[in-house]
Amino acid sequence: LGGPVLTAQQKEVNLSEANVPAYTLPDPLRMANGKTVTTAKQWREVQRPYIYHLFETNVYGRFPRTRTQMTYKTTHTDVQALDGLATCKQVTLYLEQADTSAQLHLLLYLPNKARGRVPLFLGMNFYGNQSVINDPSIPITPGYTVTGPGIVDHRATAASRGSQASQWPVRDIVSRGYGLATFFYGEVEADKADGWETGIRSRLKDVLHIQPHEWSAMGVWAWALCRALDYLQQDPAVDPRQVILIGHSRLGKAALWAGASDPRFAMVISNESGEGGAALSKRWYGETVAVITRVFPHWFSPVYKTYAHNTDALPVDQHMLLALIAPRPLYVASAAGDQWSDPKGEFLSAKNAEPVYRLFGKRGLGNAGFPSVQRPTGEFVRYHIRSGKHDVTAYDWEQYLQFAGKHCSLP
Ligand code: GTR
Repeated sequence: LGGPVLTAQQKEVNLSEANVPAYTLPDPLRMANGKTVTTAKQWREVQRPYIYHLFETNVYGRFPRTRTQMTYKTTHTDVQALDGLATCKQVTLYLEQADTSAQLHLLLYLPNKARGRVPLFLGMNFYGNQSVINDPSIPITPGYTVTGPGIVDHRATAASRGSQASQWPVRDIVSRGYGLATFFYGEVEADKADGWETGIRSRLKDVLHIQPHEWSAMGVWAWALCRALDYLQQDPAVDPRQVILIGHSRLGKAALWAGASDPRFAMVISNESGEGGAALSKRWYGETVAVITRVFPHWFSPVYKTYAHNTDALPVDQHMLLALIAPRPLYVASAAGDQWSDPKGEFLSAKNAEPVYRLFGKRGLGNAGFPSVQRPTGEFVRYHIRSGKHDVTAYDWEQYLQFAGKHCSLP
């Protein structure tokens, strides 16, 4: 009887495929009344709002819909950036007139040779805008940052300049005709358990009509992406209907929640977003609900933690989050050396979003099996697993640029 006695912590993690217990995924097309969705109209009007609400209630918390009074100020323009390839702009977004300290600093690169408004990739960065590219005109973020290269005691130093450049191939993106916009996620909420106390969740609670505990850090980061989109929609260099969200890891989770929350985003790219992102929660492999809600309690609604050891009771799983992106193009990417993110769980999640894409006559992963490394597969939902570790690489970007090339149009 028996088997090994596992400690509570060991029970929270599983990295053996043979030890994945059986699980059942909810059917995204099954409505609250037991009937099955058969049309895109039913999905849009009944089922989509219902599933979105389940994610608000159980996973990410409520997404505030009250509009703030935003203003924008361009603080820096360089029309000869990247040897003349691009115009670099730095824009401060004042998220609410009544509190000028609620700010976002957007860093933009726009291709100079464009003949009109360009499609643009929008993504948050981990360590401040100065880490994206080594350019002394970019101020070093003064905010709290998680541990990383050039970060000392949670503050970015000059040594962090350009430290993330390999994850942001700005030159390639611009040369292919796309714009890029990025900002530091920690500006709206420091990524730590008590970050909400000084972040937007406290600061704008009266303006947004929401109490801090009603949403989550993931919610605020997603909300900030939507505010960046508000700005981008009125920037004459950007095509407002072709803003592509991209996010890596925890920022991939936020990108997916933003894409689900705001249909103005044209496309979403999840790079190794893992647990609480693209990976299935009911599949007990890699990081689990138990681990993530213990280590990062602030990322999700407090309700999510109540499922830590009872994922069977969760009324949703992450394939339904991906389905909320439909019919927009969606890219889910994994890395073989990143089992913590559960590549197979990410693939199965993308695959199980298929019935919703089908309602719109769009083909996702079809009946593809789990692919081998460096073999991207799928149409409107595309997936790859590459060799290597948890990261964003040139290989990943090449796939995203090709995917964008299929689904966007350059001016
Ligand atoms: C890990 C976390 C993952 C992932 C990752 C990251 O510590 O367990 O869910 O988000 O951080 O963001 O790099």
